[in-house]
Amino acid sequence: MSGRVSRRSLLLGTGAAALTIGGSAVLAFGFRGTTSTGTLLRSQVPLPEAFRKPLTVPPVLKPTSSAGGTDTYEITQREATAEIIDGLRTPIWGYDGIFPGPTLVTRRGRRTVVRHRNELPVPTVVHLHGGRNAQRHDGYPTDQILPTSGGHMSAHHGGGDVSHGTRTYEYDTDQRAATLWYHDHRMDFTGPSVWRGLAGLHLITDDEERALPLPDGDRDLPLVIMDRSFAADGGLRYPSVDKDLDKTPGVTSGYEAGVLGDVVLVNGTPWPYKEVDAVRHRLRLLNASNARRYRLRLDPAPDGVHEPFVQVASDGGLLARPLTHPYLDLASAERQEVVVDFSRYRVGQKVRLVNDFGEGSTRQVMEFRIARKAKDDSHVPRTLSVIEPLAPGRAVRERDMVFQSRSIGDKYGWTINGEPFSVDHVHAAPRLGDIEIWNLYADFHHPIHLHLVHFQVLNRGTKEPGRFDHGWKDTLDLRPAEQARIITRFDGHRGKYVFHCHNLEHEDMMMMGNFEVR
Ligand SMILES: [Cu+2]
Repeated sequence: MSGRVSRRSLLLGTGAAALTIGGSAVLAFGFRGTTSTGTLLRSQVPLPEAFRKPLTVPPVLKPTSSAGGTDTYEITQREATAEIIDGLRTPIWGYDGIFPGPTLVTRRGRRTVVRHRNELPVPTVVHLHGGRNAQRHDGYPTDQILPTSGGHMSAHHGGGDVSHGTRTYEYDTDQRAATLWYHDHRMDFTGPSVWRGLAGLHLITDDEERALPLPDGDRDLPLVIMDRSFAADGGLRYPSVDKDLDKTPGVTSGYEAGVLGDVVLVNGTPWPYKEVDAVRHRLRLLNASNARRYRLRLDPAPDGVHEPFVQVASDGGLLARPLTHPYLDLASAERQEVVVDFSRYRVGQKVRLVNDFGEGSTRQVMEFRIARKAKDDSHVPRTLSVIEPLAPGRAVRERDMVFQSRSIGDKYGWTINGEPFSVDHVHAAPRLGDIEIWNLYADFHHPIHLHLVHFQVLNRGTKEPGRFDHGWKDTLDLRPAEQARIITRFDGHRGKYVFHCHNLEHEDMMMMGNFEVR
């Protein structure tokens, strides 16, 4: 169990030294200042023109059976070809062969059973990000589904609960309405596997959320934002050391800080446009990028409206009350749900969602075209939900978790409290129901994700929680040289779960730890 490190010694002593060492190491391979930690990987094909293809929405998956409170689904993970850029055939790995995968929609209280069949050439693991599920269904990195073609064992299976060809994941869905997502989580190879397409949405609804007069139907729009790069042959370009994604983990020299693409995809289409009625829309934003952070802004802002984004939910579902923002910051794996009132624009107007953290091609995200006036019965109520505040006085212990770069052997790596990931090392072992405070420290940008639990942000350094830290979170956008204090209750299930940096290159290069609820 990690001992308590005084903040003073951490900031002024060993921690500061490590930050400096880490700093020079990462700066050498392209630390990108205040926006994202990572290195740009350029496409080898001419980039497509922006705003030429319409936005598509991933199809909602139908259950193969619904009986006795249980919905059963089947998903085949397979290789496919997508025409992401006109005239180019791009091989992908897709859930049911599509990228992003199909969307699952579950009403709270319905048991969801998803049978995954792995027809890909490598082992896979499915994690439902934001799900509060039993350990054996959470997608522990070594609990792998081997390919149906058989015979393949990853070098890093690490004694996990391995299944052959198929695996059935069971989700009780005893949790609040929220925008979750499922993605690959295989030990050492999550980054390239998600980059090739293994990601999809899983929306949870409940009575409380359905009763709110928020925009609904096709005015409830999921937007999965990812950056990618394309190789000369049309494939997705990624700097894996091992092109077969089989034995040797990691990326080639220069990309250890994170891989940034130069093409921004929304729901799998580069810089799409979307025709919208001049009414309120609910936008469910997910940053499914490996390493890129976004600052999203509407250009132009509606006349006279300084804060056009009305945030109604974050990672863990509804906020207590709506919050207005002039822009939205979104780190890898974070979700925000906002309502935008397009009636404040005139019909015919084009409104761009831009990324102030981007450069060149990555400054644009998508375009809304205000098509027509329409009736709008929706509104955003002053009260959305009730959120139980976790008071610091209720915490039974406090722990420090330091996320930093460090050399591991002769390689650069990423560590937590100086340790690279090991399935056997448990960083924290709370008892079921314990409330704990974790002090998170970062050298560079590290979006910190805890499996199983949602948490609340108590403060960032000496300051109040940030603009986007409200409600229940499962991923925190920790910025360079920053400290944040979070509080959570370890409940729901016993067992060993991971917490990790959701910069997927950092995760694959060992920035992951275990907590075990006992
Ligand atoms: Cu990180």
